[in-house]
Parts: sequence; C-alpha cells; structure tokens
Amino acid sequence: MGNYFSQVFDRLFFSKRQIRLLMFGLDAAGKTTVLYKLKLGEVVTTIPTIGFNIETVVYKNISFTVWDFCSQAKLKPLWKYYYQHAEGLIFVVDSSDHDRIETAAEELNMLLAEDEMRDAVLLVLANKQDLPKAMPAHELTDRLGLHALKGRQWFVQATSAVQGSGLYEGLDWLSDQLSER
Ligand SMILES: Nc1nc2c(ncn2[C@@H]2O[C@H](COP(=O)(O)OP(=O)(O)OP(=O)(O)O)[C@@H](O)[C@H]2O)c(=O)[nH]1
Ligand SMILES: [Mg+2]
Repeated sequence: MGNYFSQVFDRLFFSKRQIRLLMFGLDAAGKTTVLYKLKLGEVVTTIPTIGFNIETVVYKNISFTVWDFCSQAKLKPLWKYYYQHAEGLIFVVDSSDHDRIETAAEELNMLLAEDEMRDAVLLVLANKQDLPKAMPAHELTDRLGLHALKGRQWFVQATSAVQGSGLYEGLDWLSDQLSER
C-alpha cells in the first residue's frame, strides 16, 4: 500500500509545483479519518476564527486543507482566502446517511458555484461503503447531480476510510488529472 501510494504521489512531486487540495463534506462524513488514514504527516488543527477549524497536512509540495464545514454566510469571505488556487476539491460523503444526502448535494453545488473553484477538479469520496445501508457510488452520483455538471472533471470513488479502502485509487485519479495540466 505504501509503495503504491508513493508511486501515485511521485508523479505529482515531479511537477515541482505547489498543489492545493481542499477537502469538504458534512460533519461526520469521515474527513478527519481520511486525513489520518493517508498517513501523510502531522495533522495540524488550527482555529483561525470562532466557528470553524481547519486541519492541514503538508506532504512535500502538496497541501491538504480540510474544512470543518459550517456554512455560515458570514464566514464566506474567509473561505475565499483558502479557496484561492485550489486545484482539487475532495468532497467526502457519508454514503449511509440517506437523510442528509440532499443537504450534501446543496453544499457541494454551492462550493462548485464559487468563482475560485472554477478550475478545480472534483473527487467525491463515497465513504462508509463498509456499512450495510451505504448507497453505491452510482446512486450517490445521481443524488449529487454530478451528471449535470458542465465543464468539470469529476470522479466518484467508493471508499471506506476506516478500512483504508479506495483512498489511494481516488488520489490516483486526482494525480492523473493534475499531472495532465
Ligand atoms: N463505518 C465507517 N465509519 C467511518 C468511516 N469513516 C469515518 N467513519 C466514522 O465516522 C465518524 C466521523 O468521522 P470523522 O472522520 O470524524 O468525520 P469528519 O468528516 O471529520 O467530521 P467533522 O470533523 O465533525 O466535520 C467517526 O466515528 C469515524 O470513525 C467509514 O468509512 N466507515
Ligand atoms: Mg473532522
């Protein structure tokens, strides 16, 4: 696994440029679990202002920033600072959370509508696939309205962050997209 992981990332490192990836998702989707499971380095939690915190991992030239999502309108100007130059957006969904899939879809579409996200590729992690009532990736694709996206590269990867499955495959897709640029 570690070897595969480094192969995936070596392709990005060769580019010798800074790559910013942002991770979003409703609370309890599994964002923090993903970050730790990747074992990239020290996860640093910072609280830049009241109301949310940010977790970051910097691994060589790639920075992951994870948002503790509380989409209060008053915080929006702050988000923009972090959005800038984001090349990849990783959106983590709890596939077993049937009640909040519409909310997740709304949050995702709101993010994609941001001007700063215009050029970001989208990786959706259909997480918690180990749970019996998890929606499969194709169902999540429909429920999130991804087929309606225009001019956006996107991909849905089934994952179980607790088991560590699917994570590297998702990042593999991301690195393919970014190394083509
Ligand atoms: N069964 C299962 N549980 C998971 C998976 N990923 C995360 N969890 C669990 O879901 C809960 C929430 O995970 P977190 O990683 O804290 O979620 P988060 O998105 O960081 O949540 P916030 O920080 O509150 O926004 C934890 O109890 C995790 O162990 C998964 O793939 N399968
Ligand atoms: Mg978290």
